[in-house]
Amino acid sequence: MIDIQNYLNGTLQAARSGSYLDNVNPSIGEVYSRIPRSGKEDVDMAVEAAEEGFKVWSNMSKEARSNIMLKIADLIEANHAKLAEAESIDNGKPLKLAEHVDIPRAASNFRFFATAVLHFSSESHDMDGQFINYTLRNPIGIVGCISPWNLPLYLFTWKIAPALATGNVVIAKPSEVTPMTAYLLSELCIEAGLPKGVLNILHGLGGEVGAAITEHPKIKAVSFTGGTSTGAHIAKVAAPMFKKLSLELGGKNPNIIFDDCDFDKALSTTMRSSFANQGQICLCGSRVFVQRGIYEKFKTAFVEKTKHAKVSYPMDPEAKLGAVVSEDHMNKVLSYVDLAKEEGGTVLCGGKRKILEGEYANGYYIEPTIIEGLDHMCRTNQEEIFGPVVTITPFDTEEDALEMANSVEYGLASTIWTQDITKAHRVAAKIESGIVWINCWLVRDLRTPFGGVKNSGVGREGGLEALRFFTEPKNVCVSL
Ligand code: TXE
Repeated sequence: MIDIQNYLNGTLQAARSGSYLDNVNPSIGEVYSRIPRSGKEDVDMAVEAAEEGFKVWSNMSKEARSNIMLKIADLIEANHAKLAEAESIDNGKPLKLAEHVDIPRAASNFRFFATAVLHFSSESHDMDGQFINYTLRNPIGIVGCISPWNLPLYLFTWKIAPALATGNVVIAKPSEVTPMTAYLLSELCIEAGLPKGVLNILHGLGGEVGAAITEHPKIKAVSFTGGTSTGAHIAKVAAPMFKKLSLELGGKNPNIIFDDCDFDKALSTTMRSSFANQGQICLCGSRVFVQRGIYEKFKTAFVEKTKHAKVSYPMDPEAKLGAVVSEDHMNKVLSYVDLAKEEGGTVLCGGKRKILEGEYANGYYIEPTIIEGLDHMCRTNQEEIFGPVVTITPFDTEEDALEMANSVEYGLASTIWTQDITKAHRVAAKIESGIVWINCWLVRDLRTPFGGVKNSGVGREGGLEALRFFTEPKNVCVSL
């Protein structure tokens, strides 16, 4: 049984409460580690440490900060296998996915922002030779980073890296459901020589230590990724305190497939965009809209491929889907399959818990599921399920597809499949989402603005957006 520790003021330590919470390995349904049950006391101590850390970190040169962050990136890469295995055990995802996506991206996040900040410039504005304005972009100070369980180290570092690169100090909270790689990152930060108090990682419950971070008056900005309802709650607390807020929330993303698509590419990519990470990626295309001319052909091929997508224990090299993250989440996802049937849907494949053999018999596995025959306004097509469950719906015209695609309260990502590039651009312009992929999915350039509209969040992460979120612009006007 591993008891993981908080990372506070440069050392690994228990929570003030001395109590722990169980952490379950979802592939076997058993407790395998414990996390500190941190609370307000720990946050108060972390803020004190961060205040001291800020004096050191914000006065270091960009290059010096960058070099330490590059060392962390190197250490993530040097510990790739250990981190990937830890991530797969903690989250339930296939080891291959953690190896190819989660851990490499965590290193990239540190590397990208460690170098981006060296090229982070600002503006000056000349007033006809009378005055000159210049803009300073200074670090905010102590910032809070709160992240979810679906891509644990990937999303944790996606927030921490730009915050640190711009000279801020961080109080970070990983999800209590997937704490392990954040803990391992703590050890790498110590090894890299990150000054004490600069990054503080506190483990515990969202409503306890998470809430304490959101509420602390000295934490001036909060970057959050998670559920829309939690995001709304955080906003309610932080807004009257005038904190800067970045909210990356849920999605219910449309995947629009026209008759004139590259059929094989659309099919193979739709398998990934539907079921990668067991459908637990906010960017997954959970509503598949297929134009009538190829609907039956696509549906048949999609169902056939899905029936053969192997659900297995995470270390199985053949696994296409692993376990979903927790028993609660498994039950939530399966409840939506029941709801879909009540709403008149037909389950074309999957729809049930998958019971594996032997030691994995108690793991949380769900068969990849495709459901057709639902109205686009029913709850199943309106609410985020966040599991290996998609609906498939035919459409006739471009207008029909857009009307259905835009009918949800979310607006995070979307995918368009057509070889008519004019139509692709026209649909992309009209779709209500922050991210549009045309004839591809999950292609990510870290310089691009990342985030959604409507109930998918507020603000953008990535590239300059992130560097600007974590700095305060100050305009100085000089009389000439
Ligand atoms: O998110 P939560 P969960 C969606 C998905 C999922 C739902 C809930 O639909 O089913 O959100 O998932 C911390 N103050 N997404 O439970 O609860 C919490 O401890 C401060 C989409 O993971 O939002 C965790 O660290 N913090 C999402 C983090 O917030 C609080 C990815 C996320 O937890 C808090 C994951 C509070 N009051 C889930 N309550 C995406 N967009 O990628 C909780 N937390």
